[in-house]
Amino acid sequence: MAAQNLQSVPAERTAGTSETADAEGQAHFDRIIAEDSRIEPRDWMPAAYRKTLLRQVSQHAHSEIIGMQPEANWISRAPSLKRKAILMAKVQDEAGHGLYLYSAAETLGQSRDKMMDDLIAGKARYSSIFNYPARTWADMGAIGWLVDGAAICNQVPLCRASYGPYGRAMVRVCKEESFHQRQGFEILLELSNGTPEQKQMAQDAVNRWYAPALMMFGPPDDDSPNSKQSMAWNIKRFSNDELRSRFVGMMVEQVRVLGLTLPDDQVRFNEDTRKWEHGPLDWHEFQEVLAGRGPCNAQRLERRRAAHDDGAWVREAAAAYAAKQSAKQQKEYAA
Ligand code: BYC
Repeated sequence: MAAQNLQSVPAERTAGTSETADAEGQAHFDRIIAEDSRIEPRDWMPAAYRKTLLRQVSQHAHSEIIGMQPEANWISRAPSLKRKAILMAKVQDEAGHGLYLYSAAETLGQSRDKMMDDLIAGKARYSSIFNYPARTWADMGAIGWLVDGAAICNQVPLCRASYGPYGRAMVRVCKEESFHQRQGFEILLELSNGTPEQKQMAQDAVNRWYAPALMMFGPPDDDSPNSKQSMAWNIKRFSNDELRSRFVGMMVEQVRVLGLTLPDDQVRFNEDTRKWEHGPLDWHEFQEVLAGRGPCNAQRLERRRAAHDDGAWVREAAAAYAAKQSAKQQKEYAA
């Protein structure tokens, strides 16, 4: 698919082909960004815009795929048939999100095979959050409520991202994330209204996932090298700190309904800035996780590699079937 897309991008639309084409392309690109309109795969785009998008969209795709692991691990231990079916559907949704996003990334000229190779070689990033362990059933609630909640907060503005295939993929992803968050909230609510032990289990899970969920939004604005340019290109619509603050505001209301508390006694609404504030986060821990030294980094990649190897026969069978179908079609056209 990537090869097809690359072939279909007219040479004059690709940055660096000729000076006149680049100047015209840049003017067209600048106009589209200024109008807050959309860049499509065949439009000319600056090489740096393509690179940034590819970085963000491929990382996002990898996050969805790696993000299946902490929850898939609980499917066989879900406490009822209903919970099992719901969790299975959620994990399948995450696989689907990964596929929409890999498809969007392919339109930028990178093959899915290359992205997957980079992931399993440990060269590509994916969200820090998925390097933490899911210890109890209540973690399924905390992941749904906090992690998918943070994802919604981050991704709803991405529905308006300037790159068409990314923004359109986000619309569907966000609809499904809303169901995910709701199911997580409902797991926590039921535990919170259960026995004292169940309530404590829910509180422990919220305590463990709260800070990592806040760090999902990325480093503080002053340490975020990519934000400024990504915002100028209308890829990111809000800064990391702005979204983190909004997320805290959402959680403050919802945690009351859950009958639980946030493990942060510094949460407050600042009347002057009109923003929610939170206590300090351990950015050293965040950098350790990004460097591959989080609690589950090695395990997540190992599992991904094993799944890739185990799935080799499926890819081979699908390719053989596609070749057979295509040969059959060509024979029919020729007849
Ligand atoms: N984890 O300049 P910054 C899900 C990196 S999946 C790891 O602020 P940017 C779900 C960043 O890449 C949710 N790395 O970067 C799935 C950069 O490094 P590089 C995944 C992070 O791009 C299954 C460096 O730090 N969501 O919800 O402007 C089950 C400096 O950062 C992280 C997305 O991918 C992190 N948390 O902003 C359940 C959303 N944060 O690349 C749920 C799309 C930062 O220069 N992505 N880094 O080497 C984005 O919105 C942005 O890329 C970010 C970072 C806000 C994440």
